Amino acid sequence: MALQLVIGNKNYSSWSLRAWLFLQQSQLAFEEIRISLFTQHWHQEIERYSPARQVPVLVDNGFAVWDSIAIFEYVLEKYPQAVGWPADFQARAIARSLSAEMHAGFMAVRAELPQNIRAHRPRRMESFSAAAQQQIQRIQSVWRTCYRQYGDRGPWLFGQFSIADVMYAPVAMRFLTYGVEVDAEARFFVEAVQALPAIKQWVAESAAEPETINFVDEL
Ligand SMILES: N[C@@H](CCC(=O)N[C@@H](CS)C(=O)NCC(=O)O)C(=O)O
Repeated sequence: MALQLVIGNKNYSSWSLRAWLFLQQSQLAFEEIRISLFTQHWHQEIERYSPARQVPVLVDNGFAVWDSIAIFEYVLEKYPQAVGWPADFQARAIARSLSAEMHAGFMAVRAELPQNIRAHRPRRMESFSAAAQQQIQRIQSVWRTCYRQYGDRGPWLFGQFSIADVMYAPVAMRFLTYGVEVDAEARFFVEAVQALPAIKQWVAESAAEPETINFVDEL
């Protein structure tokens, strides 16, 4: 098998979900190599694939590419039919801006609403820090703005499914876990993500994983 994807726990690893969803939606065959995060053997096992010691890592016939954005770009260059960027020049620029914003930011959301797919822990907005609340609003305003601008082109942020949807899909799943209320114009995105067969598969496989990460489960 040419392509292998090294991922962490499906339940907890949002960057793994992005790369996996991207390959699934691109309809590319790949072998999945799952390494459970934060175990005794984690560093030893991940170092076999990447000196950066993080998942996801894509291995193409022994050639390793790590970090989600680099993985998307590598796959797109090799398989132009893969999930890509919006066709329109300016929509593409916005999609890249939003994807970079996700890749580099939203630290409070990451810290206070860590991915925990199989859990359902509704929280009140006031229980999050001011920074997390502001970031939750920002994310909803991204979805709302996309809906207003591109909603007539299809059910995704830019109409057709693109890398921007891959970048924001795990956030929709976090909002479901923590019961974050999403306003009517932004909700289309959460609903589209939830309805995706690949996401349903990831959710089922997350539920079946035996490992637990206590500091996330105890939140
Ligand atoms: N910038 C990286 C982030 C990757 C990342 O943070 N991966 C986490 C799991 S979701 C990880 O490997 N954590 C283990 C560690 O840092 O030791 C990307 O876009 O792929």
